[in-house]
Amino acid sequence: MALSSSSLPSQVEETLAACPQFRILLVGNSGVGKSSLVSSIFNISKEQTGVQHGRAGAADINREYTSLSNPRFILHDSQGFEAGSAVNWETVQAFIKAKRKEKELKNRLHAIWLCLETPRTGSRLLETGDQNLLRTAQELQIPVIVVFTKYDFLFNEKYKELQEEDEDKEYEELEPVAETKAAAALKERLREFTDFDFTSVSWAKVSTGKDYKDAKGRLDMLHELTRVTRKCLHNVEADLWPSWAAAQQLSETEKASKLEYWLDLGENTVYEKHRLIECMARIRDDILLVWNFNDPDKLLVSQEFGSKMFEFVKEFLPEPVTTSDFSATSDYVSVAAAIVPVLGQIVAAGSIITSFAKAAYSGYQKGHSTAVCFGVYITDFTLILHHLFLATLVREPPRPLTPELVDETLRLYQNGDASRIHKAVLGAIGRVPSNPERKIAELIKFEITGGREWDEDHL
Ligand SMILES: Nc1nc2c(ncn2[C@@H]2O[C@H](COP(=O)(O)OP(=O)(O)OP(=O)(O)O)[C@@H](O)[C@H]2O)c(=O)[nH]1
Ligand SMILES: [Mg+2]
Repeated sequence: MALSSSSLPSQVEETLAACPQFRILLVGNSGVGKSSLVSSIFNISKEQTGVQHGRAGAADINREYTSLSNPRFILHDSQGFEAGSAVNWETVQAFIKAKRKEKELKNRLHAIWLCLETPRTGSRLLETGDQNLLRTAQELQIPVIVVFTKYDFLFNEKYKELQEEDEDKEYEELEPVAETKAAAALKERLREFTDFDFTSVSWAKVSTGKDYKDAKGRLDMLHELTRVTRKCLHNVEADLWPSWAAAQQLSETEKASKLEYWLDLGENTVYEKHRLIECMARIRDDILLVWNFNDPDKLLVSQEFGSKMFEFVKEFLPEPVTTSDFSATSDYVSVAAAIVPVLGQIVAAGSIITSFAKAAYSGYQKGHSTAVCFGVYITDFTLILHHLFLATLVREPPRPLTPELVDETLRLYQNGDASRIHKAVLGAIGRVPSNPERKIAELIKFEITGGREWDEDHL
């Protein structure tokens, strides 16, 4: 079954189009991991960002890293500072000053990520280039976020220390202790440092090494970097800050195409069902729009994928009713609205609601069955996308979606989580729906984080 949302306006699209741009420059010593971070954020291969092993990379500071349909978030990678040479620093300085003169806000530099290798025993913290940068940024009043890279090295150091103390202990037992010790060691090191007051600057730690944490864990680190950066950019419309998930995906905006089919349906007695399906399609398209998958073959808007998704909710479809006496405020409608912030995606809260309101209420009785149907659909859809996203994230080099990956993800979901999730949705919504959007949002959040704490700021 092909789903078309064409006649329902997307508020997300408007929001995306109106989003301001955020331009960030990555600077730091050669080899600290700037280009690797760019690769990790945009899910592109290390060759594409010029990561070099054991020698200086070659970054063009003027190159804009962005995603095709998400041009809001722009990174500039710079060539790292090298001891004894001021050339790269001069390039960085000239770039910062040139951006400063730009008339249009979108062309200016909004923040700098100063990448420093996470300090370990005996290592240095700030080199000359870093100090020059901090001074210049302060003079020009550009926010600096310190990004401690290669955090996995500090973790490994602490892990080895623990292992030496007790060789019999398993990885699972030592890992959380090593995590705590590494975090404490970093904080301690920053406190001790006298040349610069790290309490006055925002910082986050990252690791792009594939051996440290799983894809989800690494993504969490990027979320933290987002949160810290957003806080610094309070004045630059931080509410519209794009998420990493959105920035990482590259694809053209996908539009469902079977308009004629649905226009025909609109004329006949299945109209009510049409409205429901159309509404589901709009939810799908808007969610896809903010996820921005690298899906050149349009697998996620294909008839085949639509049919499979529809199979999940078929048993929950409400019976159409004839009355049109519906309230203008919808419970289920806000389910959809709540999902987007839960995913940490873009979207100013509420903008999505309007487009769903009319659709959801034009043919269906406000009540239990519709709430369940929308709840199941949104939860399934979101979790499947989440699994797909993680699957694309761990692939090296990153590749676009393939039919095999999509099929496998759907199959795993169907055989694994689906019935448990459906029961959970029914349980969350309860007999008399009250705030179903909040409960569904909680459910999705729980599933995505595995029940771990999730700082609301990440959302
Ligand atoms: N273990 C580990 N290695 C990393 C990490 N990030 C980068 N590396 C490695 O460090 C080396 C240098 O990484 P780059 O990303 O090229 O460093 P850069 O800051 O861009 O360096 P320049 O381009 O010379 O300024 C490469 O071998 C990376 O694979 C990390 O988080 N963990
Ligand atoms: Mg580089």
